[in-house]
Amino acid sequence: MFIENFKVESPNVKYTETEIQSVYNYETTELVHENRNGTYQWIVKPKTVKYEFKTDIKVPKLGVMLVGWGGNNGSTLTGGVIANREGISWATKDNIQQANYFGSLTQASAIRVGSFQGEEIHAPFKSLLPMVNPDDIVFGGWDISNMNLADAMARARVFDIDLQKQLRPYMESMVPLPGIYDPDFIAANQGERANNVIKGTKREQINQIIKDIREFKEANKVDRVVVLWTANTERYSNLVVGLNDTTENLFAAVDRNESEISPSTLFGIACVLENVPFINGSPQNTFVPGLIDLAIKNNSLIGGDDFKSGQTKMKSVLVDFLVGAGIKPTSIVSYNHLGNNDGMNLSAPQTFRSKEISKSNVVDDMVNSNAILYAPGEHPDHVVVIKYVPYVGDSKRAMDEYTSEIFMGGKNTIVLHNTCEDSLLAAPIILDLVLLAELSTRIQFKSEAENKFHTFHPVATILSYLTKAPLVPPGTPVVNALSKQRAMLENIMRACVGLAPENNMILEYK
Ligand code: NAI
Ligand code: DG6
Repeated sequence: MFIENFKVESPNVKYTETEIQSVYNYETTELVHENRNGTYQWIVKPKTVKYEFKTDIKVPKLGVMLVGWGGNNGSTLTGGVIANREGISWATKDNIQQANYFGSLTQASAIRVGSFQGEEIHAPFKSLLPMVNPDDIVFGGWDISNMNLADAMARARVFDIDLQKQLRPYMESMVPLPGIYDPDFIAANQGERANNVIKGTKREQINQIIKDIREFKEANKVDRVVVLWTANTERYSNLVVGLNDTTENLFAAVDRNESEISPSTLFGIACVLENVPFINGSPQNTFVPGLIDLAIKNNSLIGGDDFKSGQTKMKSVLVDFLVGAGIKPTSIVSYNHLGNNDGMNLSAPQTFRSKEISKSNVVDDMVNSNAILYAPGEHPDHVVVIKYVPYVGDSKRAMDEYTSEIFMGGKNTIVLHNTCEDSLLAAPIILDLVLLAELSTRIQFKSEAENKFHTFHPVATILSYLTKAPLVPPGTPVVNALSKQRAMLENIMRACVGLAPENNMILEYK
């Protein structure tokens, strides 16, 4: 059975006019390695830590500013949200299609809330905590191309033509603000697009972004803004001591107009200074140590990196399943070809390298979790290939071959072929990222050892499910396995309303 919403009744939960307050017992373990009677032993001690959460229930009017607004993802998300908001349907060669939010964790997935008279009861994921309704988001943003969003949608060739015709009147007047263009960071083949750029020094560019955010907020009367980078993949920035290793050095480097500070880092600095959440949907190392440092000092949310949309999502499910089943993946080969502007930009070696890194590190936690299968330091061969094939446009083809060692020296090869418009996979993920980033800024918590409530760490690991290379606070383990990432997010949200984590034990039926 499916229920639309629910309220938790428990001594551990209180709904006030402004907040949901909950008390939550976090069951965890503590490990010690001790000498007991002359031999070292691992001792695992279960422990319970009491936490209190409070969630502000006032949902703000949200503005979302996309860097790369006129790109395939930007125009697809904007059009998709308008189509949902306006209840648009359109004719395809197969049927009359209604707008929907399929592919969005927050809008189209469900959670189990319990059982009722022997039946499992599920509810929308978004019913867990008060969240912004995507239909109410005001979109804006920047692009180095001045093409309006209606023309950008046509250029992207993602939506059916009947849908494009209906969306055009809403999108024609949407024109991106000038972006920060630095040809050194993206492929040379992007130069033709760059007709809408912020001039001046790096400091002046940061100041312009801050001004843009303030003016957008004011003009649209939004309470809160989230900025998300869905612009071209940049090459990695060199990490240099004295340049970008600390906040002070980064600021000094900005003032010297150092060439090694990328446009995405400049956007990140502007957002952190303005205390606006900033998410990086591309693979490059936007978050250089000096910027992470700044975000921590200013307690301003940053999240990333690189949307986890298709091939990598499958990988973080399949390898988790294989290793979890005691099967040893020994070779993973992932080919992609695509023909959109992202593919064209990635055809340059330095931008491809950024993507190769983020696509390659996604099985490390699973491999490291099983020393029965892998010797220390041993890894599967893992190769990532991306080719630009203009004809296929946004319809990316991803082919994967997983070879594993199975029982008694046997070998097993699994081959996957995935064809899908890349932007239709990415747009709902962008939506989830901004909605969850906004929500997480309304949650405060404290453990029994703390006397003051605080927000989550500004490096938002809570967003990991949605990114290929989750950005984590220094010293925090990276979790790539998709089911664990989802469980983390769902269980934290459950804790905020005093619900136990979903443990799947179903003891009531045993
Ligand atoms: P796109 O090339 O269609 O759009 C990028 C837009 O950014 C372009 O309109 C370009 O003019 C603009 N741009 C470039 N540099 C800029 C700057 N410095 N400031 C402002 N605007 C700038 O690419 P698409 O397909 O929309 O993808 C966007 C990003 O998302 C890429 O980095 C891609 O690798 C990443 N991504 C995409 C996924 C997908 O499934 N579509 C999944 C994971 C990541
Ligand atoms: C070529 O792979 C283009 C990329 O931008 C990808 O489409 C994007 O990173 C999505 O990757 P994945 O592995 O999540 O499908």
